[in-house]
Amino acid sequence: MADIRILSEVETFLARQHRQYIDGQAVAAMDTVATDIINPSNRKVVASVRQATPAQVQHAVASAHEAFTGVWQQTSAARRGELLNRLADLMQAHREELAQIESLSSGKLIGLSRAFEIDYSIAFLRYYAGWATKIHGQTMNLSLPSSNGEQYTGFTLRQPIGVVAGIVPWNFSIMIAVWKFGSALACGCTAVIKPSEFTPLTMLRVAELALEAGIPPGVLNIVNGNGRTVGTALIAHPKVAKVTFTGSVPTGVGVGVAAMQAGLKHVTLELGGKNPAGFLRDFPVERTVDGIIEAAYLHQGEVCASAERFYVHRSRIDDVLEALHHTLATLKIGSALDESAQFGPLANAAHFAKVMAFFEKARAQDGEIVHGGTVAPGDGFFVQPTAIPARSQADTIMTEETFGPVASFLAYDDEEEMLHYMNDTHFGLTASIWTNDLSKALRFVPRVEAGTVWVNMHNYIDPAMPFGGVKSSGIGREFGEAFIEYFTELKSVIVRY
Ligand code: TXE
Repeated sequence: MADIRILSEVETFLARQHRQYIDGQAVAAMDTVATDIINPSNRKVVASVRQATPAQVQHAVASAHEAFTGVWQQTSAARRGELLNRLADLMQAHREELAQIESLSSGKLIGLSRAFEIDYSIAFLRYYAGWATKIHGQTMNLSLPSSNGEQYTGFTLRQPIGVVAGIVPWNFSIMIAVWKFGSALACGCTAVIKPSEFTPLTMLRVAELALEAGIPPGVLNIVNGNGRTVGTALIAHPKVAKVTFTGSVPTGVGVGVAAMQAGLKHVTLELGGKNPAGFLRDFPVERTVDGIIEAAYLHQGEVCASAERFYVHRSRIDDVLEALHHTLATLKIGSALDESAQFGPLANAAHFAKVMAFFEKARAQDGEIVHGGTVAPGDGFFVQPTAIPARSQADTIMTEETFGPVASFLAYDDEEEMLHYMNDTHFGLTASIWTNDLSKALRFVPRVEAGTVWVNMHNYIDPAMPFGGVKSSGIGREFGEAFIEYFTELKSVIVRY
């Protein structure tokens, strides 16, 4: 099948001069380098975006700070919720337009762009909108002794933290940005978002829709550019009170250090992993293969929650790998805008090179590849979905995150050994256990070292469930009721009377 027809509004949008979005307006930066945005399905330039100047980063934070102490502080919690819901309505109305822009710049299959980037983002916005009116402190019973008949009462206020800098990766450029600015705005904070330099287009459009929804100028600002210059300047700005980052572990560590050095700013880090999936012996081969497809290959594996390490009982592993090879061979690889494609391109040239280098390493060090391990036909950044058996837990393919469609397999003999392998890593974002024996699964769950543990599923997130990592996979939680803690300060008030 051919690519879907591009909407005329998408063509008009792409042809524009793309800039920063500050204080409710597009702001030009004519003197900076323009970065080409490449369509990963055919390597053609779809648009170009100018990098923010240091002065524009200052301007964006100043505008967010002015809105924080002014118009947004005077906006009631109920109204904040209403405005987030209105933005969700507008995203619904512009669903196809946003999904097409996303697929053209990230290589995400159009069906996924519609379902994940837009529909999930809408669900998250509505979830945050609902919380805006439910953020509260507590009253306390104090233990202070009273010597002269005086009394004390104490209570806490939950107050918005201030200007939030949200640094976003290229794999889910709308949804991850929504996690950051939706949380911030619901709590009464304002935001400056720095999208990934590879996928900045959709957030520029979402910011326009936010203004149309009635979110006042300055409450949501977008600055574009690379991490080293624009990201660093944003973190260092004294008026930024909190940094929320999603991306790779090394960059996340650097962001955390920079935020501490810039005045002990609050930090949430949602980083990568080498997530495990453990299949117990009772789980049937066909369902194991379905589970592996769900866990490893969604969005070409470019999902921080995806599994890359798979543990299968020794008695089943040969059958599973053979069946997986047959299933992977049937997947239709194609353009992100071809609705019949089941597997699209990788998101950008740098990532393509990284995954190709990983294939080389796997071939040199580990030998056998059950499926894939090579490029796939096409002009874009296409690779084959890949399955590689490991020789030991220490193999590179079991330790290094690829962030690509690469599943590595190791056989185990008993379940304690499987659990040991699953936890034998410094990462801990997600994990899954697959079995028909739920009582066994529920006994394993507390012993699995990960922020999210799924049973008989993988890669499902819900606005109500807190998300974040343990060990080197991050600090803090996004969404769920827990998000409020990360975007507010608790103030204690004690009154003598
Ligand atoms: O990520 P980075 P990149 C992994 C994946 C991928 C690798 C590199 O393995 O191959 O990371 O991708 C900004 N100060 N993940 O380079 O560097 C950057 O501009 C402030 C995992 O895209 O983590 C972008 O906006 N900001 C992942 C964001 O940080 C900085 C998702 C993420 O960039 C910065 C994506 C700096 N010094 C890639 N340096 C996940 N876990 O979801 C960069 N940035």
